[in-house]
Amino acid sequence: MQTNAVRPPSVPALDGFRPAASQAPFRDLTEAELDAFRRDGVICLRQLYGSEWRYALSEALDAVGLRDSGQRTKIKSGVFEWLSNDLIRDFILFGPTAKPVAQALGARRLNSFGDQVFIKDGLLMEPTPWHHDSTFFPIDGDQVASVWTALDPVTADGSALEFVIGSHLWPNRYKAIGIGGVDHSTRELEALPDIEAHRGDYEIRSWDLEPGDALLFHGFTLHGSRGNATAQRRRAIATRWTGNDVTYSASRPSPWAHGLLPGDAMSGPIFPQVLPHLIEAEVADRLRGPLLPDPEKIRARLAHIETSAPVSA
Ligand SMILES: O=C(O)CCC(=O)C(=O)O
Repeated sequence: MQTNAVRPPSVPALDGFRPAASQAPFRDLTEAELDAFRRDGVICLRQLYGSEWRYALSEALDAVGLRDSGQRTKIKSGVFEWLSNDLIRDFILFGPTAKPVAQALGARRLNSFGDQVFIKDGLLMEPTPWHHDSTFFPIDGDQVASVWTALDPVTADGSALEFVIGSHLWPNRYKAIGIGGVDHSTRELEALPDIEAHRGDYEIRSWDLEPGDALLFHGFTLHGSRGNATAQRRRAIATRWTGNDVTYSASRPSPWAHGLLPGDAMSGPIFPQVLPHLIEAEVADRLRGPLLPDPEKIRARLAHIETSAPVSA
């Protein structure tokens, strides 16, 4: 319904700076890329993001990097930053990411499932445990993907993201063990095999990346990263996406009032549709200002993170 489509706003956070208007949509994925995504569960898209987006993200991530992420991890991290940061909001709603994700998933409709920032300072040797993303999320369905990009050059010894090729096709659903060994699982799940101790048993791949390059991977592709052995900081952001086969499952209370019930299609102000077009009723409030979480629910979540026993992945 074209009448409800929303046009890119100006970007108030950086005066006179309008990345949404300045980058053409990304090219169509090739048949070879679509085959590789289906077979391997991950593809590398070189220069998905132009210089304006890189600049905007760099500003946005530095703001997250100034915050303390808590005692359980030295990795600076934040989730659903787009609800309060206008640069990340515009990156998700108006940026070039959604189109290749919809193509890779074969999705008629694509909704945002937010973002996550991961900053590893130079010589911070803390790994990101092996995991697949979908079991962290209170959702059911297969059309789930993330797009990870770094704002600094990434090399194998600089905490590159590593993937177990083809693991999205395995039937297993593993516990969601996040940074700091915190169990974020939304239901009872099996423990992950010790991939790190048996790396030779798996086909593991990583890519050296330049700023602007991105990795597009399926929600069930196992991945993780080692520590950062370089002196350079590694700032990265992942955006998360769900297709039309995904529904909400109430397996974890959300700090944000999304209004969804179990079995509902993803929709509304927290998980808005991005393709085939934005819906004014879903994004109007966020375009007017930040959407803040319930402080009580945030406190409960942080308490869970600080007090739960670490689980090794
Ligand atoms: O940046 C990292 O170290 C981890 C990223 C990740 O696991 C993700 O985006 O799902």
